[in-house]
Amino acid sequence: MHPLVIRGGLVATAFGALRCDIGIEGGRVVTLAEHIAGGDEVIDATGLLVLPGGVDAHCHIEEPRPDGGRSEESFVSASRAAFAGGTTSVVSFIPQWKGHGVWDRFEDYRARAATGMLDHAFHQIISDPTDAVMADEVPRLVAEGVRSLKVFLTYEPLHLNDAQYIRVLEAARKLGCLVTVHCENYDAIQWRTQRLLEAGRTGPKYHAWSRPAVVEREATHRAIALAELVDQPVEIFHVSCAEAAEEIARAQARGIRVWGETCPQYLTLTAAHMARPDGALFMCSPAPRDAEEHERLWGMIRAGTLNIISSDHCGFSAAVKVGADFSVIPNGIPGLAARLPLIFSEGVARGRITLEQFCALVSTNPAKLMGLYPRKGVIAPGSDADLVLWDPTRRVKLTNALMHHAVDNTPYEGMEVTGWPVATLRRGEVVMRDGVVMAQPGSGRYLPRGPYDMVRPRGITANGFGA
Ligand code: DUC
Ligand code: ZN
Ligand code: ZN
Repeated sequence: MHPLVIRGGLVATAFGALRCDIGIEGGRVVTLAEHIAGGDEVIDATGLLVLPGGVDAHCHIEEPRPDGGRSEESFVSASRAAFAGGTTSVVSFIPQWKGHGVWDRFEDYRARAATGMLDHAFHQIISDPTDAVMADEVPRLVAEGVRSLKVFLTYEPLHLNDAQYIRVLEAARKLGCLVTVHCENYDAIQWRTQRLLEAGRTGPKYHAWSRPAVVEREATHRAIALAELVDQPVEIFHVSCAEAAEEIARAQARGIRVWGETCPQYLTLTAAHMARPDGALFMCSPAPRDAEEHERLWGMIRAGTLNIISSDHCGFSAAVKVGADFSVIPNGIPGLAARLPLIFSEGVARGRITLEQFCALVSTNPAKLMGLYPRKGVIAPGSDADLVLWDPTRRVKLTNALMHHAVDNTPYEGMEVTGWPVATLRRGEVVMRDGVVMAQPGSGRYLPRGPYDMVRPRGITANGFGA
């Protein structure tokens, strides 16, 4: 007899959908069968889809800031938002400030993450790749299960120059880490910004003008070319335009190990949103483009060039998103709760992608690329019972209250979606039902990551020169 049975749903995975029952024991899926009799507790999923819990591999949560502050979103509020939207695992960021190491922040950040309810892993941001950091401290983090290094090619005060980026690639290759990259050209943005401000063009809409697609395309090309030089697998974060995605496609066609992520904001928002009186609430980097770009990106998703959809959740209350000019307004929008509903609605309900592709993009592929698969990202015997009971026909108008996050705004306010999570289970426990989140703070688990195949170098370097 199973302690818990999910009965009568259409179980969807990246490999296809199956009408079956799910038997759960000890927080894991133990049985998938046409009919499972009994069950101490039974959840009726008739008429619903049962999806693998969302894996959001790019979230800024309780992240320390250089000014001594911290993201408004705590691990507790982020957990509520995630469960409300059908996400059960996240990968968030530990920053490094120039002149500082990385080890001293790890224990503190890990303790903060442990206060929440989400299962969680970490990316380590590298902004100062000194010998001591790369040779002594990063290996200690890897031993603790941190397997991805995030670098910024733009952003004061985090950005790296090419020499520093190469150092990170080289260290990651030795240590068996993924490198994830924010691709925009720092100097180009600085130049554009200065000229715009000199011309008195200061409003949020000029954020988009300061960083057009070519700035992203150039940095994407460079990030991949240098990764190819070092023979280090990389993920290109938050691809906002087809011309950057085409750089990824070309490299993938040559066999380079590069993956592409995009986010709901680049499939639903446009630069015109930033021209509104509340335009600052739509400011993120890269900047949202236009409706034609949305269609091009969906094409790159269908083609398999863009393999992962994350939220890049980075919420700020409206009062924080003000500034003398666009260059000082903090970048980032909240999207943890809205990710699955928006992608299901714009993708599956509108016929742009299949249900299988949806599962792959929001759960299976991020779990694989982060080294969390098959514990996460799939509904299969032995996997954690992270499940979402999903009503594919329910129509919902998005509001900030439905997002359950800490900040007072969502850029998706008023948008209508088709498809909505009815219940979320994390390791077999119902943590959200009908919009009510009921998980116990402190119940989230750290997901240490060991070596995994997706970040294995190809063993091919330019001119055969070994790295
Ligand atoms: N862009 C990022 O790269 N990080 C956080 C927020 C944003 O808009
Ligand atoms: Zn970024
Ligand atoms: Zn980010």
